[in-house]
Amino acid sequence: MNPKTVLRDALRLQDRVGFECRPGGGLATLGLVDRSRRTTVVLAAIALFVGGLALASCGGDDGESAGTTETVKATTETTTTMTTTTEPEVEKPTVVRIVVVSGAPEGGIVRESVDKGDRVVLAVTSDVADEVHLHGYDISRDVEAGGTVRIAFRATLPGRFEVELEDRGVQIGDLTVQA
Ligand SMILES: [Cu+2]
Repeated sequence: MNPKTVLRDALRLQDRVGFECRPGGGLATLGLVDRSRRTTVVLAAIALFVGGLALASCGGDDGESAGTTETVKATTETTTTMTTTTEPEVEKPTVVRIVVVSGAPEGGIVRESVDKGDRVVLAVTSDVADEVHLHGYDISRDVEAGGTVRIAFRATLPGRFEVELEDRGVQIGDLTVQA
């Protein structure tokens, strides 16, 4: 028995069998091919070896292939569910609301006290057109009749400040910024 012949026969055998990926199909097919051979035992041994490799790489339900599938599945799961909600610290302003009715602050002069460094929003709703003036910070905004004007600022300057309807010369607010 020539080793070259054995190898050639084994390769031929591989071609004819084709090593289809049918579970359990490989060995039965090899048996049929070997009938005409005298070197049955040797060929069968080689064929079993080669066939085993082919079957192992054919994605059957052997342990190795199943393990690969599970790894892929696990990777997919970890990449899909990573959502975190991090809300930034929002500094809420102190809102000072003043409603002007017939040119005068409803309920009297609105008094508010904040700490130095606080954010403040002065919101003035008026039924008359005028100019809202925050003294000290010296911020002025026109307001239309029936409109609302907002003055947003940071209370960096400590003291006590008048909020005035400038055209009328009427005080509507009294803001204290504590140092
Ligand atoms: Cu003024």
